[in-house]
Amino acid sequence: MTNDGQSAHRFSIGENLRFREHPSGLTVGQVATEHCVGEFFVQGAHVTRYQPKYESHPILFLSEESQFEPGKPIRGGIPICFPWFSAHPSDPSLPAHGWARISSWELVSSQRVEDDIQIEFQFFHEPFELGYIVRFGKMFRAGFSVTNTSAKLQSFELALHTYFQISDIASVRIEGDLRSCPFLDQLTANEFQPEYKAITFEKETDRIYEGKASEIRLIDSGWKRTIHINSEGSESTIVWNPWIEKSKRMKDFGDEEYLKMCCIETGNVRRRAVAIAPGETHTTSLKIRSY
Ligand code: TA6
Repeated sequence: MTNDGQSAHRFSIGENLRFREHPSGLTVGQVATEHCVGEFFVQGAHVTRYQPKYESHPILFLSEESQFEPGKPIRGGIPICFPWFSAHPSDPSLPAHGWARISSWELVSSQRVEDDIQIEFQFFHEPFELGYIVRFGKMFRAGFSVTNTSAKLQSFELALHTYFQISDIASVRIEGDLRSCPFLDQLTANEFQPEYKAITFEKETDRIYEGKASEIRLIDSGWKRTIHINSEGSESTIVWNPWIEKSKRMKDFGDEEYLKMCCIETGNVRRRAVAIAPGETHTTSLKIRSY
């Protein structure tokens, strides 16, 4: 188990998984298989890159302005939001989206699984034991598990806060199970019934959809591709684009980058927060593919 660059090397797998030290001092894992390339930071168990060989554009968005500093969040890829989502409910001094994405996780194992590369991380922070398994291949898979290590009921929020790279915000729409989910508009605190139509972006959008949405499609007419997002163990989906004014306020995000990304986040937040008994484990799994 490791959480530093030196001992990470022992998890290397030839040319398929190599580790290097980022200029910031953070440890980066680089994946290259016959089917895809990928990248992750050990800090936050943060996947920052995934691109199948058959795709001419990355699947995940990573801001060109992102900071890479110990203890700071990376802007893009798949940040792990845990054990709370967005601002802490009572202590504004605590980091937005919780401590998981800015903590130094431990590498537990790396292995070939068929033609894929699978990496397992863990992180202990009372009263939780976290496990995160990611698998890079023709598709990307992630499994996030939370175990209650205390003697009483514990509750938490979580979100795999996935940033998708797109051709242009005007060229994408979201189809699938979200059509029939009610949602909370985080910008106005208004709640809406299901709209039964595709989701498109014409302004700042920040919505928490409530209910199982196990099949979502991000359709990009500009790049003529559809990204399929399948999940289990998730009863919240957050759809976000900061648009221009919020983009300008984010120092780790380019003013125009809102044109090239949208977030479709898989988790359990607000009324769908999770409560687990002592010794109980909850798992959320995610599959991303573009074929
Ligand atoms: O997922 C939507 C959201 O909660 C937005 O409100 C915005 O704050 C975004 O997450 C990014 O949060 P971050 O703390 O990473 O800047």
